[in-house]
Formats: sequence, C-alpha cells, structure tokens
Amino acid sequence: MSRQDGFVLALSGGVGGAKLALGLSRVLPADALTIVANTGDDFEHLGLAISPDLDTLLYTLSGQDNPELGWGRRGETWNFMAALEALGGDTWFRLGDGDLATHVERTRRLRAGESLSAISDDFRRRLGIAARLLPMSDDKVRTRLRTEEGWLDFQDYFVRLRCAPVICELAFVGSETARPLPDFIAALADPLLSAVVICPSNPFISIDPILAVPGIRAALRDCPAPVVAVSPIIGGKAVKGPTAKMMGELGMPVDAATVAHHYCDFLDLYIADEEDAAAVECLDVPVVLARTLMQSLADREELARTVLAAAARVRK
Ligand code: FO1
Repeated sequence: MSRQDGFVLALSGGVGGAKLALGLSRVLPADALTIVANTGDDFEHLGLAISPDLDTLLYTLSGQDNPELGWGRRGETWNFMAALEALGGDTWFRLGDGDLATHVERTRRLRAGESLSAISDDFRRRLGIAARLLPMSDDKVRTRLRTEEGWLDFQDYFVRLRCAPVICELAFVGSETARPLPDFIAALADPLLSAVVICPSNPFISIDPILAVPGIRAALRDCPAPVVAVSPIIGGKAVKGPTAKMMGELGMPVDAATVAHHYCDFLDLYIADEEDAAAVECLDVPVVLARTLMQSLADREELARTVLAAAARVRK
C-alpha cells in the first residue's frame, strides 16, 4: 500500500501518543502516515524556542528517544546543564547536550524566518523518518492552566511544579487566530485518507490544543474517513502523566468513557483497554476492546494493527 492506496493521519502529543505513532509508522508503508503534533506545550526558555511534542515524535520515530525519561535523547549527556547550574542559570527544565542542538538550530531557523513546519519537515528527513510530521499550526498557540494559585504557563505547571497545582480551567492562548497548517486541513478532506487516529495522549493538554485550532473540530466532524481514538486510560488510571488527576479536578468521572465523551461530536470508534470494558459498555460510539498498554515495540505495532483493522471495519 502506498499513499495512492490511502494514508493515515494521527494526532499526537506527549509520550503515550508518540508510542502509538511509532507503532503506526512501523506497520504502515513509508509514505502512508502523516502525524500532526500538538504545539501548545511549546515555549521560549533561555532564549530558545522549544517544541517538546514535536521533539518527542522526532526522537521516538528515529529511535533516539530516551526510554527512561520519555523525553529528550537516548544516551544524553548533561554538561550544558552542569555549566549553567554553576553560573546560577535556570535548570528546572533540563536540556541535554544533544537535545540542545535541536533547540538551538530550530531557534536559529525560526529567527531566519523559516516556518516551524518547514523546519520540522527538514529535521524529520535528516533523522531518516519516512512519516510526515506536521505541527498543528505554524502560528503560536500556548496552553495555560488556571489553578488555585492563578494562571500558569504549561511547562511551569507540568515540569517546574510537577503537575501538583489543582487546575480549574485550561486556555489555549492564540488559538482563536491560529491558522491550521494547510496540509493538515487538506488531509482531513482528502479522499485518499483511510483513517484519523487520535493517539492515547492526554485529551486536555495534548489533543484539545489541536482541536482548538479554528476549523479542525468541524473538519473532523465532516471527515470522510473514520475517526478513531485510543483511550489513554487503563483500568481507570492514566498510564503516565496527569490525565486522571486533571479529569478529577475538572469534575469529570475518572474513567475511559470520559475521553470518548470528550470527543463525542466527531468520534466514529473508540479503542478502550480490556480492563475498562464495564466503563465503556454504555457508550453511544462503537467500542473495540484491546490490550492498550504499550511496553514493547511489539505492543506498539500490535496496537497499531488493531486500530487500523478496527478503523477499516467502520462504515461512515
Ligand atoms: N519533562 C520533565 O518532567 N522535566 C524536564 O526537565 C523536561 C525537559 C524537557 C526538555 C525537552 C523536551 O522536549 C521535553 C522535556 N520534558 C521535560 C517533557 C515535556 O515537558 C513534556 O514532554 C511535554 O511538554 C508534555 O508531554
């Protein structure tokens, strides 16, 4: 199968999303996968433009991801951090020596006037990644969280404060005027599109910023291809990160069904873990149960095959 026989569009953010994106990239033909990355986590730090979810996908899809941390590069050294610490610099957001090259070069090229999408496409080609990798927009969108201590920028909440503050509300600053990447919107209406896969990412901080870009939610509702989401919840808990904590703080039931409800206006199929069979049995949307915990490469590929086979059976 090549792109002429159909292609898959995956929406991803964070570590869980990147795992399934890798599985999809290994079971699909080289040019049959396009991945859209959340950029709401992006921020400027130490004068550098940092795009964590794009970088997690770049490193994961090129086999350079750091399996212990879930972010940054494998075999990383931390000389820059040590030297910065000695100078009294800000080291709460850890930048490895190899990872630093990504931020320095991206910042240089953005300042030279290149778009985030053009830089991302060049980086993925240089890293030997066949899948297309698109930011959700070339315009700046920044996730902010209103907590009991006031509004926080995303990385302050997620890294500096380790997701401890209780959240009341999220905002995606800049989303109202952000333009979706033309290739992203075009893909959603492309007759060759065979499925849209919403990866098992945190719905609030990784997928909602993508859905907040004007036109995306409507394009998903009108999409000719099946839209399939994979639950990021297993056994009523998040595999990693603050998804379950955020659900509780936002007054939602902490279970796999909550995510399906969150996407209900455009979802055609929900892939939930076998452990959550009871939680999802009354959903309006069709459900396929699967083993969704991805610990090995084989798990990533197996879940990708399950998702694609289930999507192929959806009748729109
Ligand atoms: N996450 C942390 O918990 N601590 C860090 O020091 C940290 C540094 C970091 C550097 C580059 C990068 O691309 C990601 C990094 N992350 C770190 C993860 C990042 O905050 C998250 O990956 C996303 O923003 C949410 O998934």
